[in-house]
Amino acid sequence: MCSSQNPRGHTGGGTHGIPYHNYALFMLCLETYARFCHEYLQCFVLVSDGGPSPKSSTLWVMVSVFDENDNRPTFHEKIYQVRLPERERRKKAEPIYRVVAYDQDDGPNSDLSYSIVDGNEDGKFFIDPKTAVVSSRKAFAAGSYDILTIKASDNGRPQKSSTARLHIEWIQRPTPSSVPLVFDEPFYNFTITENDKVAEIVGVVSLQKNPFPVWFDITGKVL
Ligand SMILES: [Ca+2]
Ligand SMILES: [Ca+2]
Repeated sequence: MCSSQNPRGHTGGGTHGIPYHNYALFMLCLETYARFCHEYLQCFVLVSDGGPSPKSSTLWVMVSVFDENDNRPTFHEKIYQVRLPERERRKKAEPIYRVVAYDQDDGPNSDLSYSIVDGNEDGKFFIDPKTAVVSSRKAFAAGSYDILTIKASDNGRPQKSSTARLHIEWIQRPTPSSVPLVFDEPFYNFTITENDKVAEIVGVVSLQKNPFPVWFDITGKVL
């Protein structure tokens, strides 16, 4: 049975013996269930004529609840500041950094695409519209600085968007270490849950004591 509150503030539930107002039952159920983000709702409707030997009939009604685009994409930070080693010109564009946003809506309302809307006047950078990976094949000298504004837009109607700044400081590549680099553990095993938020720490890998600055890179693929 559907249970809801009618426009006069009375709590309704079960059978509503109100001739000509059956449409109100569906409206109220929809309003109540949509608040709880159900994708579907089912109503059991009873109609009777109220006579001395009342006749009645019942009906199941299923209503789909469509998601409203009421959330804009959200970046974990408004400003991302990274320091990366200087690099030479590459033959093809190679990844630099990635900032991702999340959207709490469903379907197209959370289907995000990314673009660079400021800081790329000379066309040095590219961004993958789906993965948000920023890449370039240009050379970047130590001491130079780039500030990009990255926009994430959903695919809802009306469309919602937000922006974040990516500050990149290009620094001198350190001289190679004269001592062997050894991780503290030969193997790391991290566990996450499906409810973990974007940008939460998954785990930490560390090197045995080393006096020189080092760079970490992920070289494998996600299985
Ligand atoms: Ca929504
Ligand atoms: Ca959205």
